[in-house]
Amino acid sequence: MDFKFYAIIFLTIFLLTIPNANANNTSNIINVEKITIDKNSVSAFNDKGNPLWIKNFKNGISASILEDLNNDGTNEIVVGTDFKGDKPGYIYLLYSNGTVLWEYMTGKGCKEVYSESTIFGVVQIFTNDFDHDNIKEILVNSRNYPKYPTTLILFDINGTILQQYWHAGYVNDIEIYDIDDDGIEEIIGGGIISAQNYERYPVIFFLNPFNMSGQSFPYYTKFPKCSEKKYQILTKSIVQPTGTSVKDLFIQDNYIVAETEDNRFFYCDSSLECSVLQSDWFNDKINEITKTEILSIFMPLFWVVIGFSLNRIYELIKQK
Ligand SMILES: [Ca+2]
Ligand SMILES: [Ca+2]
Ligand SMILES: [Ca+2]
Repeated sequence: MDFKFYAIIFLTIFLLTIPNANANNTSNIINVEKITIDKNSVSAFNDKGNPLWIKNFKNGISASILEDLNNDGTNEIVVGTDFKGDKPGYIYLLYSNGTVLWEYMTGKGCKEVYSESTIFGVVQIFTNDFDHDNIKEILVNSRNYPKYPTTLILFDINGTILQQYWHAGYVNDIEIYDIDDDGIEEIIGGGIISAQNYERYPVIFFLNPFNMSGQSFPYYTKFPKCSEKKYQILTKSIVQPTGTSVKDLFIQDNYIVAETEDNRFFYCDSSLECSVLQSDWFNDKINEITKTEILSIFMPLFWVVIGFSLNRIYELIKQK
């Protein structure tokens, strides 16, 4: 009798504690569903919009993403800082509970490639599962201040650098897309070549995410070269003779469309064969330049004719 009584009491307590334990576990998992950025700070919120934590990076935040990178049901946060302040061009990975898993200074190593300063600022952050193992990698686009180089760094989720590309000019936009349909997503970049003693051209390039380490065309220094999958120099601008860059990239019907700062649109196929569509603005500018050029040729001639005619009239008056 006593045994049965105690067994029932024990069983009741056991059954009551199981759901409680589960409930406690669930409530302990912190998942950030939304972040807001205010200059130097990231504020994190749960699915109900309640604030979870605020982290101050003491540097301007220039790029951020909130995503479940490792497919474990909770979001990670990746934050990049601008070129000012004590920790310029840093990249941070945070867990949903607000702890920083790792950080890295993106400009580190620039002196060995281009002998330029290590002051960089993060411009863009992308994520993609390049090796299709269900865990996303992180691609960071970061640029030097005030000089030309850009670095594209591919990190794994633990902060290990998988690949690092150094580009001799700013990269303004990136698309990740399997353009040649071989199962590997290419890193498609658009920007400008603008290193010293070299004319400034808009460029588009494809990188193989598994083999992109090294310096870019035109390989200025002795640092190891990257063999870009494709590297296409686009035609120079008549409208902006000091140099124009690709400012925006997008994919349309398996074509890469690159918009340049001088408002031209390059439509490029998977071999980076490009045709150009000039905007009305660009054509108007060309017309203006042509008119100015015509005037600059004919105006001196016009004044010579006027001068000659006046001289002739003066002689005729004198003869009379
Ligand atoms: Ca996660
Ligand atoms: Ca992966
Ligand atoms: Ca591909």
